[in-house]
Amino acid sequence: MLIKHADDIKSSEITPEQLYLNRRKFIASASAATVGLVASTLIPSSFATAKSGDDFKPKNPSKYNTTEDLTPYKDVTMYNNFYEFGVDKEDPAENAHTLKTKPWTVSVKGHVKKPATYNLDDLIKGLTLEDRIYRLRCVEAWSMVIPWLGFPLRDLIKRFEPTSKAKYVAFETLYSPEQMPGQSRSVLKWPYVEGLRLDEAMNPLTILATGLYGKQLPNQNGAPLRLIVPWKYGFKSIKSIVKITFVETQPPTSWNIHIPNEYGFYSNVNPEVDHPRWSQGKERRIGEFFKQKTLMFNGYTDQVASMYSGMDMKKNF
Ligand SMILES: Nc1nc2c(c(=O)[nH]1)N[C@H]1C(S)=C(S)[C@@H](COP(=O)(O)O)O[C@H]1N2
Ligand SMILES: [Mo]
Repeated sequence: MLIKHADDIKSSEITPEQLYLNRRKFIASASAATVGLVASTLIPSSFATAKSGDDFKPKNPSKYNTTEDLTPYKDVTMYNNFYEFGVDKEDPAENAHTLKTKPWTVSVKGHVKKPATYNLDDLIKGLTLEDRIYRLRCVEAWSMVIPWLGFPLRDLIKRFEPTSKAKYVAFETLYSPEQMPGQSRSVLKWPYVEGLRLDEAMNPLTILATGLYGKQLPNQNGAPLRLIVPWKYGFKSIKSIVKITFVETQPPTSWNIHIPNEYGFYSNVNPEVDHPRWSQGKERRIGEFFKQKTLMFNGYTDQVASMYSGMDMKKNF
């Protein structure tokens, strides 16, 4: 995650794309793909060479949708952090094909009335897939605007019936060095883990994503199930989740284990708290040349700030 900065990408490498395929068709096929989890299909070439995502842009902004320009599909799927497939941004797109996303099981444990190991298809049955256009920001100061397809994490959590002892939710990525060759190297402690406080997990903005741009999630973006917490840095958005545990105390998180003085548990986007090695005041939207000011809570202050009132946000970075 510290390897390459957006600044390293030459502007000439960034091509705007035009998405002209019918949106509803994508959503229909993505839903079918998610429910049935058909083998991942190749991206139609028209999709890969297409221009801006106007077809996916909502007409009206809402708390679940920003109307900012979308980051081209190509950048969203070819500029990734997924250390299980290598530490360079281009590695996951190249290597993640070895991940088998079907069948996929998610085990739910800890302080819940309904712990079980669920088949993903059964687990998400009946949950409404929604399109949500959120910013994703990385601590390295690059950001993207991505039309996600997913469902509120809270809708899933309610089904497990957490008990009063459940104060945090811990997530775990698949551990399988055969499928995830990066796990044979000790760049991070495996499996990758993340956590949220229960109220953060229950915030209506927080989703589990199964797709983007109306299509099934590409492996490099965390198929078949990944977390999106739009007011936090990208590294909160753990990919390829196989385990969800409800715990009483703050769970460990991969980047905090790796470099504790640089990455805390909360990782709220806070332009006033510098990363030890760079400022967090500005960010580069992938595909754009000029940097822009980073917004507190990544622009989602109205929906999330109250969860942190009374907390020292510099200490709890
Ligand atoms: N399992 C796993 N999840 C992960 C990571 C990872 O290396 N492994 N990287 C994180 C980081 S640092 C970022 S910025 C985002 C990147 O998501 P994207 O590739 O979809 O943009 O994924 C996060 N989730
Ligand atoms: Mo990140």
